[in-house]
Amino acid sequence: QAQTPTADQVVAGKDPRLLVLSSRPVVLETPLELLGRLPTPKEFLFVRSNVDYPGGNTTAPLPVQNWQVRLEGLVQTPLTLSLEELKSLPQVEVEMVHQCSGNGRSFFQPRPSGNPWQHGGMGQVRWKGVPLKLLLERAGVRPEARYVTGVAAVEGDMRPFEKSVPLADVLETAVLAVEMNGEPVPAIHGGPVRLVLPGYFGVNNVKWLVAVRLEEKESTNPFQAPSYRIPFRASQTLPIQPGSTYDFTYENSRPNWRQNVKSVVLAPASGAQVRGFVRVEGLAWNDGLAPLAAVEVSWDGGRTWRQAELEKPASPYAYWRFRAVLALPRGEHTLLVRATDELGRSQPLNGNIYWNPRGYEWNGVDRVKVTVV
Ligand code: MSS
Repeated sequence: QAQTPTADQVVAGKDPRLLVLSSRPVVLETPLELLGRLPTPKEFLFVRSNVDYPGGNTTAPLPVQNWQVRLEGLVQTPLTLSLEELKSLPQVEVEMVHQCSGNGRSFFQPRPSGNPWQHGGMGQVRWKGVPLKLLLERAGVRPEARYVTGVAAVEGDMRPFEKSVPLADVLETAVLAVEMNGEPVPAIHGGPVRLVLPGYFGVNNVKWLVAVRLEEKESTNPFQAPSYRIPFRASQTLPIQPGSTYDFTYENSRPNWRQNVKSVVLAPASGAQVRGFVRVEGLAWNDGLAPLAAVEVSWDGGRTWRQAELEKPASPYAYWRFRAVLALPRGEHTLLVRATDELGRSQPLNGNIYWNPRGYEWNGVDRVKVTVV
């Protein structure tokens, strides 16, 4: 009889309470009860690998020597930097939400194929490393360059993994991270060097980084297209018929780039029985382009909303904690929570309106059932 391995058996150093969505490649989800501790400790942080790094399934550093990162493509002078050189350059730190673009996939109906993430394909981590801008100033950017492509190492039978993001949009924020939460980046999270892009979905944070390439177009790597894309036309995310198929091309879709506005209720747990006041708590965030304006709670299906109290985030790219205390009559209630930012971006009451074949970027209003006794 096959026994399902626990998370600590799949990745050395992970908390056994993490949910194993897949053991090869490794996909681990953080249960809701462990999402509240910030920054997310490495033992709790979710994992999503499309391609496993041989010997990399551990929260310890990757046992490698002579790691190098190349800066190539549309630059005046290509550079090759050793890990030691990267560490000796001026460093910046950024604490940010790190979220899989498939997070929340299991809330879409019908359920799209892919890992059935609930809320825990996310965490908040503090990265430290060299600003990409500093390296680009040294190398010199050619005027045709429009995209930054992160290139992952290929070892053994690994499939090449590359992701491209718009250069102008990430120029001031992209970091070549060598530390996570004050330690060398764990092997499972992409050490020794990882590209991190504050505000962007986790898929763009390329693990085991060996090159940064500037180019005129997005990478032709399959993880850039047809994978990890959303139907998109005429500058708009395109709602499509739930359950339908879609032939993703560079022209009719966009990559999972910036995170959308979202909130998640951490307490009360769904189905909880509550005596007296109902204390609603959770996390809300966006892509850091503007502060959140409000997080609101409704208990009448969205007719009326009460503003929650907000706690300032650790950085523009980090979670805002919210809290509301409600006096509700005895009986069962469904609480709805939605965040809105100062650009007016908010969450749909019905997240399924943005159903898409791969189940990406769920940001529907979170719903929690409670019974006041
Ligand atoms: N990188 C590499 N190299 N490979 C792979 O596979 N994945 C993605 C990113 N990066 C990969 C990479 C994904 S997809 C995600 S989320 C992330 O990562 C995760 O992270 P961690 O550290 O947590 O594991 Mo979805 O969007």
